[in-house]
Parts: sequence; structure tokens; C-alpha cells
Amino acid sequence: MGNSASNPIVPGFHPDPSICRVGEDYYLACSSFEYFPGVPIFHSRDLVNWRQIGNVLDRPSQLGLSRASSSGGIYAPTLRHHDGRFWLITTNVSEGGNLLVTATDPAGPWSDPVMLPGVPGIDPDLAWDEDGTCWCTVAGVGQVRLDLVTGRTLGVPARVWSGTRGVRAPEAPHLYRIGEYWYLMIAKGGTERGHAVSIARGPSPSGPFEPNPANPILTHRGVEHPVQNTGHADLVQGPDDSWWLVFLGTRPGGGTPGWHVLGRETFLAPVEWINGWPVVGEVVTDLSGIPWPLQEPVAEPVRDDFDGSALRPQWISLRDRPEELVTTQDRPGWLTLRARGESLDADDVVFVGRRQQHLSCSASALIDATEGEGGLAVRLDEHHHYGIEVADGEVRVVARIGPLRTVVASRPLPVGPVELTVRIAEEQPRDARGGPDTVSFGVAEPGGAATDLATLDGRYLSTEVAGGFTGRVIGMYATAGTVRFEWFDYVSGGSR
Ligand code: 6LW
Repeated sequence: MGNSASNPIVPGFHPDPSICRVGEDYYLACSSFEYFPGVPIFHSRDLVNWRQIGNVLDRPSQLGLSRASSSGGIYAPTLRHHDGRFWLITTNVSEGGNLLVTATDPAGPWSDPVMLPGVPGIDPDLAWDEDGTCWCTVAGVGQVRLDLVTGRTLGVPARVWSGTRGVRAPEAPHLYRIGEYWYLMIAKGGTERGHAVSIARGPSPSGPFEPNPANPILTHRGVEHPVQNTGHADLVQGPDDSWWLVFLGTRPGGGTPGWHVLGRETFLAPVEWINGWPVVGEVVTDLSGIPWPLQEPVAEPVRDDFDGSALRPQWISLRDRPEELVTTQDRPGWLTLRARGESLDADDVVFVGRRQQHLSCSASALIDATEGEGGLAVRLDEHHHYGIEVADGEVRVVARIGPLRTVVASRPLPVGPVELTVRIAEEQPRDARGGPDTVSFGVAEPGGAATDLATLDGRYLSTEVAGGFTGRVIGMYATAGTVRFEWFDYVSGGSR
């Protein structure tokens, strides 16, 4: 992904980060909702430069999303390393509830899930005490001991500290043994602008817990700051054994109230321990001051020419990806999509996309639609998407915003494969009512200059408009017959 030592450390819709350290290696996992494969997992050696090494739930036997609504499916994970194995616990809110998987190699393969019917709620956490007992703590802040082999819970869930009374949504609990105390860190206030992180400590995994008098240890509610919604955090020690916090945040753009389009992203901030309590440092964009040598960022190639037998881990689809509908084997060097849903409004549309990870960026794809219909889209959910598509002998730009769907522009289709382009440009608000960016679509004959067809206001593809827990995904789709893509380019428009 190759970022320039800056926050967010994992840009684009990568919320609910959970991190663990194994020697000099760091691993981080995020929630993934209705997208398949699910739970992207990343590796780093310096906490700043991260590379996706796979997806934890990459098989239908691990991940059933057929009933998942947009922003349903996989909620927050916890990633831990214990007794020589990696453990990940998460919630499929649309099918089966809480589940546990394990692996020796974090890049996979991960095991089939052990379902956890006795673990209630969402945001499950794993922590082990000195005896090897595994404590599972969940949102709302209940806690139960867990048998990792059978998935059986031991005893009944008990309530533990859940933060300041009256502050909504105690979520994202993480339990740590640090020094003489057990620390329980939670998110509160909900994942919107009121989000916050609080912590308490006690003598045992089950408390009783004494709240930090300085709570919340992190919040940007009511604060003028380019990063908002800060919360849902996890603690980790850096290469020099200093302490750091990863957490989710958003980068709203445009005028008031600000619209965030990349979803909730993963950020990093320093932590200092004072009198046995963590104090979180400022959330800054420039991380070049990190007090240890940074790895060379691994630049992601601009072009995916689909030459491999399998798709790269960054590619995600909606709810499933049947081989008979999505393949690079049918025409070597091309991605072949066979239609199922008739438009991007359908929750079973055949779609292969990647998260938008920059506030300004562009994407393009060479499409051969001689045997079908399909296109290139910027999607938030089935009710909020913009696309440029080839259908009925023309190229057209289609916008779906809530109940409204319209063809914004069209032109006759040039003969043969064409290049479809989308350019997203962050806008500095000209006035208090300005949107965060513009989304422009164009078409070109192979290798030729693109002709712009339409430019749309990006605020309607933001979470403030659409709601939900995800962020924009830019991808290719089929709506009739068979369409093929020879390549897909993604170019960041800048460092952010
Ligand atoms: C996540 C929970 C939350 O599991 O939203 O608002 C859920 N807080 O912590 C999805 O991100």
C-alpha cells in the first residue's frame, strides 16, 4: 500500500482495528461487513507501513453472508497470538453470531470457525490469565470464560465495568494484563462524532475495575480536528517497547457538517503511562517522527492485469464470489464476470472492487462487453452508487442516491473494448455548503484520451448521507451476460 509515513496507517474502509505483536512482527485485522472475502489482515514491522497479507475468512465454509444486509455480516474482530498460534474472534451478525478461527500462519489458511453460541453480543475479545484460562469480553460489557477447542462457555456471562453510566454504546472491549493490573479498555458514545475510548483497571480479569479518573483517554467529539469519530481502539507495544494505540477515525471533507467517504480508517497514536494510566498523545498526520527506523513502503502496483490464477487479497465482492461467475481462467489475462443481479441496486450483483483509499484518486478499466453489459462503479451500498456502464449499445453514467436513480449522461458505444474511467477529486469547500469531492466519469478508446461524460457531487456517496459502517469501494460489475476486464488501474491522487 506504501504510504508516506502518515496517518491513517491503513487508509480506506478498515474499521474496528485489532492488533497483535509477535516478536518484531505486527499483524492487524479489521471488520468487513457484507464483503467477501472477509476480515482483511495486514503485516508490518514498524507500525506505520502495512501490507495486506490475506483475508482471514476467505472460504464459504467460514463466511456465510447470503442474508447479510449492507453493513451487516462481519463486525469487529479481535486478533491475538497465544501459545504459538494466532486466534481471531469476531461476529457474523447475519449468520451464526460469534465465531473463533485459528492459524499458525496469519496469512492463512485459517481454520473453519468454531461457533460460540454461549458468547452473546458483538465485539468479542480474547485474553488469557496466568493459568491459561481464556476470558471473552463482549460489547455491553459482559464477560465469560471460553473453551477454545469446543467453543463452550464456562459459567454464565457476568457483567463487568461498562464505563460512565448514561454514555451510550459500551463497545469494543479489550482486556490486557499490564504490570500489576488488568486493564479493560472500551469504546463509548457510538461510532459517530461522539465516539470515545475509556479504560479501567483491577486486580483480576473480572475486576472489580476502577475507572481512570481522566476518562475518556481519547475522543475528538466537539474538537476541531481533521480526524473525527475516534474510537474502537487496541493497545500494542512498539519495537522500542513504547506503547501505541490503533483506533478507527474518519476524515470528513467539504463544508458543514463534513462528509466522510472513505469509511472509518485505522489510525495510530502514541501512549505514555503516567501513574499506571495510559495517556494518549496527539493524533497527527505526519508519522515520520516515529522513534525507530521505518521500513521501505511496499508500493502497490497501479495496474492489476489479472494474469494470476487467483485475485489479489485487496479485491472484494458482495456476499460471495462463485467461481462460475468470477474467474481469471476463462480468458487468460482477463477477469471474466458473469452477471447474476441486474444492476448495482441488487444485493447479488456480481461485483469485484477494492476500497477507495485516497481522498483524491482515479481508477480505470478496459472492458470487453461484446457479450454482455456491465461497468465501473463507485459504491457505498445498493442505494448509493455511481457507475459508468456499457449497455444497450451505449456508454452511460448512472447515479443511484437513495430512492432516486437516473441516467446522468450517455453516448453511443465506440466499437470494441473501451476504457472506462473515474476520477475522484477532493474539493476544498468554496462555501459552507460545499461537498467533499467530485466524482467524474469518462470513456476512451484503448490508449486514447478520455472523454468526460459527467461529474457528480461526492457527498451523496458518504456515510453521513447513506449511513452504515463501510466506505466507498471502486469496482467492476456485470449486469447482463458476460463482461471481461483486461486490466484495472488505481492511482492515488496524492499522499492522502
Ligand atoms: C462494531 C462496534 C461498532 O462492531 O460498530 O459503533 C460495529 N461501534 O464496535 C461495526 O463497526
